[in-house]
Amino acid sequence: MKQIQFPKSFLWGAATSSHQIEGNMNNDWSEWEISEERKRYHETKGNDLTQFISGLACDSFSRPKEDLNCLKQLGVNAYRFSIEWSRIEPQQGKFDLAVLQQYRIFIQKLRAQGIEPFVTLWHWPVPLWVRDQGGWKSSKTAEYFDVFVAKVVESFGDVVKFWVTLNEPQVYTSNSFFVGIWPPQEKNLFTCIRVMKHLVHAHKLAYTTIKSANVDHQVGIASHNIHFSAKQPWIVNQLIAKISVYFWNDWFLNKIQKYQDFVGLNYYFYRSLDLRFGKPGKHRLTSDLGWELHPEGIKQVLLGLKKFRKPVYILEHGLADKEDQHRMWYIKESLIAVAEAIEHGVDVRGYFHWSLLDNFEWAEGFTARFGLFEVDFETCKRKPRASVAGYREIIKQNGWK
Ligand code: IFM
Repeated sequence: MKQIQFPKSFLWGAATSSHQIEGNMNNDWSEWEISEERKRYHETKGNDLTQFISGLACDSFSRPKEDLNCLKQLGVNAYRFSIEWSRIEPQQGKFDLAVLQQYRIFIQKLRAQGIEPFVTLWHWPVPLWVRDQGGWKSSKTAEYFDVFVAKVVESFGDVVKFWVTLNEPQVYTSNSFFVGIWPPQEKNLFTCIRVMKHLVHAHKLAYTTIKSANVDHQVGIASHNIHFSAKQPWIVNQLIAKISVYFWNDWFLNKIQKYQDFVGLNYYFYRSLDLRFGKPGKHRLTSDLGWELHPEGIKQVLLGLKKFRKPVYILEHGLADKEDQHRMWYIKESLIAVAEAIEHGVDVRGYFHWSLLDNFEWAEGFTARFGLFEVDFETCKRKPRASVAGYREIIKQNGWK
């Protein structure tokens, strides 16, 4: 395999989100998971309900030491995680100082281990009081979010430099308000567009708040960009691919262009397009979720971000692979593609593997195993998969020789 060396100050990390790992949540998602409607849905499918309720998850909120240990074993120099709005502000305007302090201590411990924290401020669930006022359908939510952001920045702005305001706005709005498979399960294109606009506004407010606290703070979003290509090089297919790139990959990033210091990329999908829109392409190797593994696609997606003229951090990249059969292959092949994008002038400054731990994969529940570390959800014990050693070696060598 070709030798690869990444830039000197490259950040190597892993990523998680609060709802997926912390446990004992009290937000719109946790209520939805145990709703009667949801129970009926799983009953008709013959699903084991416990697999679809986040419950204790990885119990990360009570086990910060164990997560720090995993990070240490990997030898990463960065960690992306989210802080939970519903924990910090369980009631409007009432902040839980003990929770803020707990996150602060965790961040200090990361720093003490030489790990740069990347803090995500919103990774999908909202507090119940926000949901009860209309959630992101309400234009007020952006202002409520800004109040929360201001408090967080005041509480640990001195120990955090990198802020990810929103995770994958396009995935959230389409699943929650168009396809209707996530709470609040609506199917209305106009609502979906309205929510997108509110999220743009929320990001801009948050950006301004964070930067006015300290101009050196680095702020961006995590955008879930897909490699769209034309199945056959026909004009109509190329046009479909271009339209998909414009709306799915670029719309949000275009709207916030002047309000971002970096572009955060989450890469998972490849779509080879024709008039049947998104039928499986020719890359047949799939993850446990049936998602096609197309590592070269990350290069094309990165090249597509060049126009924003900003540093790029790959904030998520990974696969559900319980048996750890393809993970190392996928990481390496993808990193080769990342290195090629760097050679072509994309200023990629970091890579975060999704995920540090097996966790609660939203509507798929605990069935999808994305972790570098396997988690036994009975005992919450973490156990390294073989890929931990492989990824650690890449980090150590800043590539491979
Ligand atoms: O688990 C999710 C994460 O929350 C957001 N990005 C995609 C991951 C895998 O589906």
